[in-house]
Amino acid sequence: MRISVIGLGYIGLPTAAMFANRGHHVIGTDVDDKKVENVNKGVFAIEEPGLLAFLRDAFNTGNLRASVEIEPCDVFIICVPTPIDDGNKPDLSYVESAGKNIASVLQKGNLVILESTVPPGTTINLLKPILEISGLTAGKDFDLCHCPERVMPGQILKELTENRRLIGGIDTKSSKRAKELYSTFVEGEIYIADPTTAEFTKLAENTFRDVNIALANELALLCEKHNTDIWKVREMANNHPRVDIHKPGPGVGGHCLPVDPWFLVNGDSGLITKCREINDGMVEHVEATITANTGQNGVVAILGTAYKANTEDKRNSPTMKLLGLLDDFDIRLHDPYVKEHRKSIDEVVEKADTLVLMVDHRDYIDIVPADILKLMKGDVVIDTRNFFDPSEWKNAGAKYILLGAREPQI
Ligand code: SAJ
Repeated sequence: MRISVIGLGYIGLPTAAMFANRGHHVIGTDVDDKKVENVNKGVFAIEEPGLLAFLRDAFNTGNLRASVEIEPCDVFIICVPTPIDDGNKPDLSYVESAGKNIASVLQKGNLVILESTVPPGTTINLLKPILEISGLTAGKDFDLCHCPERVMPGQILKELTENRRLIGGIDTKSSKRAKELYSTFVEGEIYIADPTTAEFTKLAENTFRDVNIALANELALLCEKHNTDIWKVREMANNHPRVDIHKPGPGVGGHCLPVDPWFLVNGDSGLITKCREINDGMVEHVEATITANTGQNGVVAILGTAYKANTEDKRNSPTMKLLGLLDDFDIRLHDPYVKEHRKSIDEVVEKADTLVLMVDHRDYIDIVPADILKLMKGDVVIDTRNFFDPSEWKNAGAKYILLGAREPQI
């Protein structure tokens, strides 16, 4: 089959490669001509383990090429970004423009799939009428589905194949065709809904996680107030068969959890909005902890600039937000995955007053507290992820501060 994948980002490109490696002829399109040029040369910027080799394999099959222009195909898969604007309102302009481009080449018998995360009703109320500008009718002349991507950055390849997949077709025929198509590589169960239910389900999943993290974060702040330790409380509470407290931390980053809940609530003052505010506010709490423990104009060394462990992705990273709040300090940044912050830890911590661990990258397991403290000027160590061993730092002479934990007053 000839498959057009629109948007060659962190979902579109691996998806295109999946189909190419399974023998389909795939044409990826993107507005970024540099990206298109690179794909056509077999040059890929993605650094996730295993993924680069997989993309190169796809390139070597000869089944994958890219273009800035859309071309007639059997199937169109939309994987474009759906960000929010400054007022937290969804920006669906990329979906609209992908829809218009497809409409310009759409033919009878085509299948169109929207994978981008969108507000409920988008497939039916926005995309369908745009596609019908072609003069063709959805359900009669062409098939249409929403099939949300649900893979976790850091394990994209594994999750693309192993995760269950949800298909929301506008009718049975659309869903059936999409199911057959995804069956070429999806090993998990494929289940069917209508488009709006599929859209809502994807948003419900990410909102569930965001709300649960907000609860963990609020409990962490309360633990500090009550001189106890959220990490111990969490461990104990999670022994209960029906309790699963998530991990608190310096905030919720990435391009999914800080964005998708806004597609559901759009400005009301309910629980979901409150939870977004709690998670966004955590970075201010970290800033306050740094300020309270570091002298004026002090040097602050920060470990981790990515939005979460073991990835190079910096989108909405709590560290990048924190930087905007730390004007009064001399900041040094380290991250083993982020190119511009990949340097020696020794160089970053030298003469630092305070060391802040923002991301629990696996590489930081090798840190030896005594060696780091020898290089630092001060002795303050702030762990926002419960990653370090507190006793090792304390024995080496650090003033060790764990987010969400204070010494009990017995
Ligand atoms: N985080 C916490 N505490 C936790 C879990 C995560 O503070 O207990 C933080 C992380 O450090 C990070 C942020 O939340 O800053 C988001 O990370 P994540 O691992 O929770 O999620 P994402 O954004 O990488 O991927 C999510 C996933 N959704 C769910 O697990 C419900 C993924 O399956 C989706 O495909 C993806 O969003 C997406 O594309 O929508």
